Amino acid sequence: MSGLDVTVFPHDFAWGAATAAYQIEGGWNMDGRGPSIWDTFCHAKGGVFEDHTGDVACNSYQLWEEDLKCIQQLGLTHYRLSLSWSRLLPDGTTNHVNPKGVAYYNKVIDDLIACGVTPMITLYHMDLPQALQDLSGWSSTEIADIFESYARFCFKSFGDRVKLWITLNEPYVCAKLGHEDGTFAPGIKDPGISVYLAGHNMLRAHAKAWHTYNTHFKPLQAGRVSLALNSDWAEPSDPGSPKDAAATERYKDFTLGWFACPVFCTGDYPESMRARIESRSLGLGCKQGSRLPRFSKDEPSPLGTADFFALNYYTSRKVKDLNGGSKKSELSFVGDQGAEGVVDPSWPICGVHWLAVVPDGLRKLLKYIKDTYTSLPIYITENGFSQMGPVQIEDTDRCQFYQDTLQEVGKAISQDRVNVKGYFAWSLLDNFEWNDGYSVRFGLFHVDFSAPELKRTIYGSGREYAAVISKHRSQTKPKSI
Ligand code: PNW
Repeated sequence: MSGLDVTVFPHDFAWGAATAAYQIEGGWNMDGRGPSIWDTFCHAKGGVFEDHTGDVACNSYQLWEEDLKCIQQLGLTHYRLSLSWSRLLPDGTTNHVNPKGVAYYNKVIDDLIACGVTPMITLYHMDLPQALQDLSGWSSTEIADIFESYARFCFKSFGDRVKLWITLNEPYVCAKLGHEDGTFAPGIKDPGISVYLAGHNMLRAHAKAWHTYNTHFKPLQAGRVSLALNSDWAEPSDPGSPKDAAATERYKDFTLGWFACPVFCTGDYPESMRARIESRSLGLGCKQGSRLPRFSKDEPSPLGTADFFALNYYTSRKVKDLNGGSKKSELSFVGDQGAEGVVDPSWPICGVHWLAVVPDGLRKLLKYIKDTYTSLPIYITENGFSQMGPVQIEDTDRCQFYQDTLQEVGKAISQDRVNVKGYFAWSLLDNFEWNDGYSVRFGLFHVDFSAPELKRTIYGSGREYAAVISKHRSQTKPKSI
C-alpha cells in the first residue's frame, strides 16, 4: 500500500477497525451475562458451520488487553465495537442491570481513551437478548420502547466519554437473514411477512433512540448518532435492457432505500417498495392489505434521525429483472423485489462465497449516497476481505485489496467531493463469522483458535494498514505556527 496517496484524506480522517460483541467476546455465561439469540441459535446446532459457537470466540471478555495491544500496534485513531445487550441487561430490560457488564465496557472505553483512540459504539449488532425474543423480539411492537430504554441506559452510562453512536448494525441483514431466510438468529423463515415487520420495528426503535439522545443527552454530551446500513453497489446485468435498469433501482431500494429513505429522504419507505408490496399483497390475497407496515403519526418520525451516514460495504452485484420468473407468484421478499443480484464472472471471489471483490463499487456507492440521500459526512463503518482455508500470514491479496479500496475512497473524496470522514476495516481480529463459524477469517490479526491462549498475530495486511495510518499522520499533520 506504499504507493497510496494519503494526502487526499483529511487530517482528521478516522482510521479504524471494527468488531462486534458476539463475534469476539466469548464469556457467554460469565459474570451474569444473559443468553442472546445467537447463543440459542448456535447451541441448537445445525445452523452454523460444524456447529461452531461464540461461547469462547476470541475471549475478548477476558483478553481485552490483548485486543488493546493490537489496536495500538495498528495505530488506529478509532475503534468500533458493539455492546452485548444481554451482558449489560441480562433479560433485556433495565429492571436488572449487570454491574460486571457495565464495568467491562467502562474499562474498554477508558483504556481506549487513555491510549488516544476514539470509541465508536454500536448498541445492537445482531445479538438480541433471548428473553426479548421470547416476547417475539423484533416482530413485536413493544420492542421499540424496550430498545429505547436500553439505549437511554447506555447513553447515561457511557455517553460522558462516547461521542459516536450506532444504534443498529445492518437492519437489512437482521431482518432478511434472521426473519425471511432463517439463516441467521433467530432463524425465522416467514417469507414476505416478518421481514418487513422486523425492519419496521428496527426503524421505530432507532428513531426513538435517536430522539431520546437528541433531546436528553446531546445538549450535554454533544455526541452524534446514526445507524449502520449495508449495501452492495448494483448495476444492470444487461446495460441495454430497460427491465434490468428498473430492476437495479428496485434492488437498491429494497436494500439501502428500505432504511435510508425513511431516515434521510421522506420519512417513509421508497415508493417502489410501497407500490409493489401493496399490489402484490392484494394479488396474493393477503387479508390485512399491504404487508409493509405504515409509520404512525403518533410516534416520532424516522426522518432526520441520523447525524452522519454509516455505510458497510463489501461487494457489488449485476442485477437481472425477475418479474417474469419463478418468483413471480411467490410470497417472498425477492418476489416483491422482482430482481436478482448476480456476481459478474470477471470479479474475483475472496474466501466467503458472497464476497466478490469490487473496490470501485465503493466509490460509486459513496457518490450515489451523496447524490440520492444526504450530504452529511459518511463513515465507512465496515469493509473487508476474508480468507478461507489454509492461513496465510503474508496475505498479499488482502494487502492489494486494501490498497485498491483505499485508493477508491481517496478518489471519492478528491474527485467526487464526497465527504468521507472515516474508514473502519472489518475486522480487527479473526472472529466468529456468524453461520460460517471460524472457517472464514476477516481479521487484520490472525487468531489461533486451536490453542486456549488464542494468540493474536498481525497479518501482512495489518502491517500495511498500520503503515498507511502512520504515513497519513506524518504527511498531514496540521502545521504548527
Ligand atoms: C456484516 N451476507 O454482516 C456484519 O456487520 C459483520 O458482523 C460481519 O462479520 C461482516 O459483515 C462480514 O460478513 C454480513 O451474507 C453478514 O451477505 C452476512 C452478509 C453480509 C454482511
